Amino acid sequence: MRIDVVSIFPEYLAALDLSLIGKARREKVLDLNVHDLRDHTHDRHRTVDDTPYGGGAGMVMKPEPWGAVLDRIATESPLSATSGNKPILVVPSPAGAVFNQAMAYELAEAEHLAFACGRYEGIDERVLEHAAEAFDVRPVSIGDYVLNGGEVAVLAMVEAIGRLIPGVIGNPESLVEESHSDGLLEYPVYTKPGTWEGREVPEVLLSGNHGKIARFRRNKQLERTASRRPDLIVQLDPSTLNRHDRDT
Ligand code: 6GU
Repeated sequence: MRIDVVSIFPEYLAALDLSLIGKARREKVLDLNVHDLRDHTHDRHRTVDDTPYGGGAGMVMKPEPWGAVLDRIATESPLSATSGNKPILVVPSPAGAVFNQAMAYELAEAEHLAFACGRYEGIDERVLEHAAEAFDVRPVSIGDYVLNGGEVAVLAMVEAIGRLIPGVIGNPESLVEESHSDGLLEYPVYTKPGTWEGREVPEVLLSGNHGKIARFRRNKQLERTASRRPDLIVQLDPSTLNRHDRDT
């Protein structure tokens, strides 16, 4: 997969050199390029913002540098312009659709993803209209709170997406039993020592009875989800529940 990230703070994205995502880059599983928006300005001050038409607080990102960098990225895209298959441009914004595990799975299927990190009050709207000629444009939020810019959101999204790409995560089986993969939160986990600070590991986990262990874990998932995330219980597909789940 190719990923391009455009930002006025490319140093924010240095964390993408670390851990599994960094390893995937070094192994060429991920072709991740970070672009400094200011490299696409032509004035002495490398200006990327200006005052908003219509008035109001704050500054708006100017269209010209964005047009230049996005045109470059579209031209370099491994997707041919004629295949009808456009690269996806994710525009992080608190006004976007909320990112979730299903969206991570969908975006992990893309051959080419780009992220346009806005700052200030946002990017001139015409940039998104222009970009839609070459990209499938997706305004995306990572939750109902406001960040100062898209960079931290991109770190979260690239990590969530990147770990779903074959060859990025060490053990693909660990993707199967994790929070949200079945619409439920993950069960609690324990390791040695068996007693710590006077607290015992639940006895069933030492029993060797795999049926009982599976039932114990499933019950913990259901209890946790009901108490912490009742909104997820409402969304559950009833066909994913078994006869024993209904007793929990
Ligand atoms: Cl993606 N960007 C910004 N600036 N704020 C956010 C966000 C994104 N998601 C939630 N808040």
